[in-house]
Amino acid sequence: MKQFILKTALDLDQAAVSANPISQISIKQKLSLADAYEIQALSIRKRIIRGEVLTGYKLGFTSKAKMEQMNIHEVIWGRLTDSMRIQNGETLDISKFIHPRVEPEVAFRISKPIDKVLTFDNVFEHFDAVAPAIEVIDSRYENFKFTLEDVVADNCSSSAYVIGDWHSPETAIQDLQITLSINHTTVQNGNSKAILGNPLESLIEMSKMSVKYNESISTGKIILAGAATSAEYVKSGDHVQANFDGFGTVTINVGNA
Ligand code: OOG
Ligand code: MG
Repeated sequence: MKQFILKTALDLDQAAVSANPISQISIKQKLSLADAYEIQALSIRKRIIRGEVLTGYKLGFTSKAKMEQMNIHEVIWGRLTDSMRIQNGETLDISKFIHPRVEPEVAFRISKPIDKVLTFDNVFEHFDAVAPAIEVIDSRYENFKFTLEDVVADNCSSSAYVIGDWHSPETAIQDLQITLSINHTTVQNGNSKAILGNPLESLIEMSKMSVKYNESISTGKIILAGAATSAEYVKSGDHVQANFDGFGTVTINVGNA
């Protein structure tokens, strides 16, 4: 293992635990995408050693809105743990975050292990429910600024997620109108088709990543398909709502839990 990899993983973990940002790795250290995924895996291993449980995976930069907001045009993946889970309608404790942002997502619940590249013909065999969701992202880098390698090392800014009511896997999810509102004012309008044309494509993309990175996905895991709109900053006192037309509503309050 390259020398900087373990230290960087520990620095990123510490930044997340203490809610204190660090400067971008890539400014001082040349790193490849493979290095970045290695750093991510080690930082998650640190969480698992502390007792957190892996609950799923998330895709990033699966919509144009997100690619353009962060100026990164490549699909990435990260890991989710039980400590990131917030129940629908509950409070996000802002003191645990650096500069959190929220974004509307679609979630899948895996019902059969994924260890091969899926296609539209067999993807339905691998999940038993879909749900609206909100992801809370919180870059561990100062000013929420990063390169592709920086953000992958930082577990793709994963920090919290909220899942709404689960629906049958046959639910049509490729054309859902979405609004994200903060304090009852709409701040983002979007559609689920912005996610790779259909959020199911994200699941197929995740299957490709799982093969490429040798990370088989077990039953019960959650997959977040990637945001349909740009992300929005939140502050203490905010009421956040993502509404998916005909699919449900997900809310969180921002405060000190
Ligand atoms: C990186 C994570 C991207 C998404 O849904 O596209 C992501 C970031 O924007 O900080 O979660
Ligand atoms: Mg996201």
